[in-house]
Amino acid sequence: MPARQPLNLYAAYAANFPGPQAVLLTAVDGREYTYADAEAESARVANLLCELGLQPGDRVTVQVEKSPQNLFLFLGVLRAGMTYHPLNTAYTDDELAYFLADAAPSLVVCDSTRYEALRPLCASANVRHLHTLDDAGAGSLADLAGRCPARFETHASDAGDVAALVYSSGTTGRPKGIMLTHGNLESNASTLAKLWGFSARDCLLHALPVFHVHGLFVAIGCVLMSGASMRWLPRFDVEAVLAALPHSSVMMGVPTYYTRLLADARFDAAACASMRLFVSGSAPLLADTFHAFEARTGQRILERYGMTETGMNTSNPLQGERRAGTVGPPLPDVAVRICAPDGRQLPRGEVGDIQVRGPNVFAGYWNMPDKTAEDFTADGYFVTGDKGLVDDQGYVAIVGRAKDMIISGGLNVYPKEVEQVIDALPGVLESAVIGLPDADFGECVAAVVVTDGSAPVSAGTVRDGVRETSANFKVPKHVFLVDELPRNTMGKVRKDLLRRRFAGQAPS
Ligand code: MCA
Repeated sequence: MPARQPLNLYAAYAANFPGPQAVLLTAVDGREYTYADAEAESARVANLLCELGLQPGDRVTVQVEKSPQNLFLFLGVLRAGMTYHPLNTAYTDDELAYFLADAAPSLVVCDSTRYEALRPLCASANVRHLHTLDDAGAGSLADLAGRCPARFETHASDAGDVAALVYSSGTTGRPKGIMLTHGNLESNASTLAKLWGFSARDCLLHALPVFHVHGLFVAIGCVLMSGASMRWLPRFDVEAVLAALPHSSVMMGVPTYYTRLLADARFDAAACASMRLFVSGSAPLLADTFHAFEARTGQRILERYGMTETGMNTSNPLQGERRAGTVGPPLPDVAVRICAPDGRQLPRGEVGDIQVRGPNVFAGYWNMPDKTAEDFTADGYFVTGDKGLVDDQGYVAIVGRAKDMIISGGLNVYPKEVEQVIDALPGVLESAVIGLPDADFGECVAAVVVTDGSAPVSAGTVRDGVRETSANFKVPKHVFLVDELPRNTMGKVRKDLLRRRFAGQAPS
């Protein structure tokens, strides 16, 4: 048992807050929220959670649109010592039913438009409280919190307590809850804020969603650990980014953000004059994008590598050479090694399984001790499932993924999850879901489908069938109907052949 170490992520952030009147966030309507507002509003939320009878460690599930009040809700949950469980707003009721049954939250917060749909789901999952928060910051949660005191003594959490539960799917198609502790999130945010030179003078252009590690812990973490401020956009939008750039100094995004910006002629060196840093992650940044970005703006995008289970692991340097096609050396407090399938550590330059160890690495999967044990080595390294190498300069390059996961616009899609939905559709015998190159999303979801003749099947019926039960980003952009799937002698579908055959094809 590791020794207890008092640490609450909010308290770690707050130790770096500048004066109370310093601006933390400027919303898209120009409204400013100070650090004092964040302190007061998060205190109101924390008081409300306690009033509702929630206990430290209880899960608070949040599926709401991005708003400043969403940020205060996150901070309030941390302060009260509860576990924040954010969900993509694209998740459907079917997906939600699974998350609620698995996470067993005491409180669910949703948009008011979703209240009626969520009521029965919450009832069957025995969720005690359901409240609303809409994109303008109104709703029953805001009403109740507004009546609570604006002071709260932040709970004395332990570094090993679970601050957030973030789900990620897997090879089985069954999403796993990833337990991120106060210690994980604090160490990664403070390391990154230092490494990337954040200070109170910075203003981060925040266009990412706040239900993933990138937007929630990396972007917000760097700001709160350095007393910086944010330009807060409700979602990524080229027009809004162009308007916010002159007021900002740092931006974080997935590669799709940068390719969409490059597609607009107004995005040039002058538009980026106040910017000191662009960070990219969550999906591979093509060397072409890196070079086109530099040619247009004079800035070299800093690419880094992370995952939900670990936060960030490696980063190209702030000072020093940022190399296209690499994700840079390991962070100072993170160990990265490359191993052969038999576990033997490989020398520099050789491709193998990427394994990581450090204070950033999660505490395990929620209620899945066997799966946790499977993904860690005996000496405590997490087996990421990514393949890569460390070059002679110590830079890590990712060359592939072991688990044939698709990354579309920075969102992970596990083929199995989509295949299970397609296979259950009328007229479908079987399917194989693959990632194909896509100019906008980097990679997109495509389905190769074999029919059994019992019902008519078309690209439209397949897409509609997936859309009914699954988040929109999982809906195949392309559907190919074939007579049979290619298999190897073991009967396993040869997805490599399918990818080769269908790359570059975009039928209806
Ligand atoms: C939306 N659509 C997508 C995606 N997003 N399809 C595939 N992949 C996507 N990522 C669907 C929409 O539902 C719509 O479908 C159609 O594609 C076009 O929508 P559009 O309006 O263009 O999309 P958008 O609203 O502009 O969103 C695209 C986006 C967004 C801006 C790239 O997906 C995004 O912000 N992605 C970032 C995700 C992120 O934060 N990842 C970090 C994960 P239809 O018309 O059929 O309805 S954290 C992580 O990965 C680790 C830890 C790390 O290292 O950071």
